[in-house]
Amino acid sequence: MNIIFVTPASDIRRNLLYRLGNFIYGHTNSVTGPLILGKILKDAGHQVSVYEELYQRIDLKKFDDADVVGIYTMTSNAPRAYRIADILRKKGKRIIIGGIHATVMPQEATEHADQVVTGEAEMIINDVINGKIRDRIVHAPLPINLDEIPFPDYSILKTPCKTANVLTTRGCPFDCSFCSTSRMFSPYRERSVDNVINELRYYKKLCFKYMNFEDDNFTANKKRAKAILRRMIDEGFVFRETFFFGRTDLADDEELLCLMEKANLSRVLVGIESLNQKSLDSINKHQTISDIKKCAEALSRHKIRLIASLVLGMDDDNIDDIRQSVNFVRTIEAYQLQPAILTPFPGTRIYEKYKEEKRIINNDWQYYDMMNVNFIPKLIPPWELQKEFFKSLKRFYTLRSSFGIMKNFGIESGIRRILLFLVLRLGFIGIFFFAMIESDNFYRKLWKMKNKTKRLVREPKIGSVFYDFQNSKTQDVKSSPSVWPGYPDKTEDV
Ligand code: B12
Ligand code: SF4
Repeated sequence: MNIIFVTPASDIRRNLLYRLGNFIYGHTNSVTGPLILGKILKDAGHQVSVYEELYQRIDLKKFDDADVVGIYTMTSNAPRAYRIADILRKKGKRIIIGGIHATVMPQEATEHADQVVTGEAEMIINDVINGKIRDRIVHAPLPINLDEIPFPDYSILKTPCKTANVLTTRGCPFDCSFCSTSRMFSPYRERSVDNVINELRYYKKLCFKYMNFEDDNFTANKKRAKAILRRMIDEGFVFRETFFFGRTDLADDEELLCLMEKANLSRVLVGIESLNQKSLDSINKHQTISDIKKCAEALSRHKIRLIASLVLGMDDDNIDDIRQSVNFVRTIEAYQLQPAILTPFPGTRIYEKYKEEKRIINNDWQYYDMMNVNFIPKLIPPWELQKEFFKSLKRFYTLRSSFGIMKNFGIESGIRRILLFLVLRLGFIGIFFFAMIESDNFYRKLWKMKNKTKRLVREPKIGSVFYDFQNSKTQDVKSSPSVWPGYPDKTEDV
């Protein structure tokens, strides 16, 4: 059979300015699930290709010869995934949908697919494709021994990809209330060090210059992380640049830091989240302000660039807390700031909580991307939070700081930063412009509800009133439907 997998990109991510920002910000890469499933199907004798819409426009005519189309969904690309599915289904194609969003919203996804697979699909993909399993919703059994899973096959990827993504684990031993991966990939599992090293050897042979550890928390098990790094150094599997996700506790282990430096783990995203200790405690972060400072100093000493991630809109944070956090990130000379608006992804505990408290104000999944406000925060009106997100970027990515980056990290990094500064400014103008001319624009709607939500936040009456985002009016909880019109009810789904 001819099988095509596609990872769609949301409307926001397909606009030219965003693509330009993507190009400046980092190197092209890929979600690994479709590449692994593709490899399993290729080995079973099928012809397989994979497309990533994030980096290249996809011509749907390419799917004319496909017998089956497999679509990966995360929440923000789900509406686009469904649109592609509907178009191709009209042409008679067999559609199978999987991924993290379809896993928690399978009922919703079945409206656009012949079959929906929830969870990690390695064990059953062949049977689903061959028609041995015919259920509309298929719950995939958990792969326990990760070493038995083949490596992602980059030869079937038809869109640009400069970086090999490696996941040495699945899931995370922690359980933050806003996190969706710890639920999707549960329980936490590790691959053997040998198996990881074999994968790196394979990417060296394929001449990949860049390699990322995309584990949710690469240093969760420090002993194992050190064993991987030692072998990378000894056996010559060091790449030009390697990004990874870590926690502030990595600074407690000097040997780990030295190995990271030697193995060229050059950029790390660390969840600083907030400078308000109450907020850190409320999300069970097990981290103090002095841990954050210690981590920043240690990374700078070992020339590892810090990408500081902040969560904006937590219940105990007000505008001043956010500003303080951004200023702090500037003082520790982080390489990048990644502000993320708290997002109630379906399937998470905060989604359930906010839904019960009637605090969710938007049902269009494409805005569930950590850059847009979809709920009423406790201490900040939604529009103010949205503005604060833009302001944080503006305050951090200044022209002056670009020259600082050039001085500390070289000309290439400096030029990238200046271009990013320009693209961000253009982006802000674009957002303002479209909000002025489009009546159903997301930001315009947020702005229009600002006075009502200001009152809600001040009084606070969250839970007694909810805002009907689609019709731009507030309603009493008593007269409001338990679920918004067109808003999928998760209780039916999971
Ligand atoms: C690599 C990665 C990226 C890369 C590449 C993504 C791309 N090209 O779109 C980059 C950095 C560009 C990226 C961008 C974004 N990402 Co991202 N990303 C990841 C990451 C770290 C790894 C993905 C991966 O390889 N997973 C491991 C493999 C084994 O799992 P998998 O791909 O899900 O595949 C399994 C199943 O899902 C299933 N499956 C997958 N596809 C299919 C298809 C079919 C037909 C079937 C049957 C089954 C199936 O079987 C697979 C094998 O077990 C995940 C975190 C994670 N742990 O998954 C976040 C993650 C998916 N990203 C996330 C987000 C929010 C984003 C952004 C919105 C961030 C932003 N603000 O810009 C953007 C959106 C991009 C877009 N396409 O629109 C969230 C999604 C949350 C959610 N519930 O929606 C995640 C979960 C991170 C997180 N902790 O919250 N991302
Ligand atoms: S530490 Fe990170 S990956 Fe782990 S549960 Fe918390 S947010 Fe999710």
